[in-house]
Amino acid sequence: MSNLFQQRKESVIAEYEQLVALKNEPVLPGNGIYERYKHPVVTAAHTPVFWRYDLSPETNPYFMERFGINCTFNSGAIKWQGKYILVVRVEGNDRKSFFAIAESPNGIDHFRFWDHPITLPETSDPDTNVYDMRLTQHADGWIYGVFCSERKDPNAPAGDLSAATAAAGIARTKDLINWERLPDLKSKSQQRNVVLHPEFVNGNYAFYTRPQDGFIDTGSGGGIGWGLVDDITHAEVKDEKIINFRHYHTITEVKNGEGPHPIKTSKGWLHLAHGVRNTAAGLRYVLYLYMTDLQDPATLIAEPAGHFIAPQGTGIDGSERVGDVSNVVFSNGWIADDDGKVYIYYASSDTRMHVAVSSIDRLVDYCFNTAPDGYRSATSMQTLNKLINKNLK
Ligand code: M1P
Repeated sequence: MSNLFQQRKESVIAEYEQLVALKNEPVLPGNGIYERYKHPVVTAAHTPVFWRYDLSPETNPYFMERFGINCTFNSGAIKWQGKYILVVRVEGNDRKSFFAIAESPNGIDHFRFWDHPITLPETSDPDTNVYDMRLTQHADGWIYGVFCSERKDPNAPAGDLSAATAAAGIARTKDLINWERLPDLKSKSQQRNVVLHPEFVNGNYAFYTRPQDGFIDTGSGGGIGWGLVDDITHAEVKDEKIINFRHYHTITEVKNGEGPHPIKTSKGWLHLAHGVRNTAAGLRYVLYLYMTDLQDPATLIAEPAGHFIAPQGTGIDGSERVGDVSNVVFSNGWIADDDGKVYIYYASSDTRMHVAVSSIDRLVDYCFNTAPDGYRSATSMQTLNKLINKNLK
């Protein structure tokens, strides 16, 4: 065995162990709504060394990477057997995403990947790429993973190698290891950011949808939709209605999409979503919250104006704003713990995973006590003056 092989192997393993052992800490005082944590919780460097390297000196004498991991982002989340579980979107250097589970004892640090990524069965029409799984522990006893299944557009003109179609793939499991693939959700349009509601609604499964005109363009889609499905094994949304609309000159002007499934609270369903607007520097993705009625999850009851989490310019581990797709925060996973804490897992710039921690009480307070958007500068100024006058009285 060469010195080079041994030295490189030791230093790569030491670097990995140091990273996964890193203790995280809240960044205080924060904004009072949530506490961001200092270090990303999962990065490409958190993937096991034995995924990236051939550990044999005979076949890898230079101890080179044999399977490069580009990034780890947009993760579904669930508390499972006392552990905080992320179903991470892992993207290889070859641009293909797959799902893999990273587990932490406390939700904020020490995330380690399980030895093998998830083996996700394909349908008769194989996916080119799969990503952004939303996990739902459903009242029917299964854990569902709903994700985007991307395929080359069969109607693309010759020579167009980027036209694609997006559909909602559905898989389910009882142990997070063995997954059963169900047919993709059928609906009138392409879909991304589809999420399964955790309870039956009038005996039906209920989906949050995001109707879109094309692979990227949500155009006439209007916003976050809602539709009922009677048979999850042949899921078809026939009637879709928009429950959370996009608006001109807001954070959702170009697009929006449901994050993880909403959390049930005594005051209503608490939703986390992303909103997208356009800028001279390209699209900007931020997160926002809204609430719907407890009896009727399709009825909006509160929506604070503006963003809840936006990509931060600076941080101890670099900028959230910079990455593979810069100026993006995206979330498809959060965990409401038994003690009322909420772990909000979000990715920055399609590159790495972070956590922010809050509580159900604080998030509900935020939703009901932050003014809604008045859609004009003058209304924003009225909101601010009301607060100033109250404080200075
Ligand atoms: O690159 C930003 C995000 O773009 C897409 O989200 P949306 O469908 O709302 O535009 C997704 O591909 C998502 O994975 C990605 O983070």
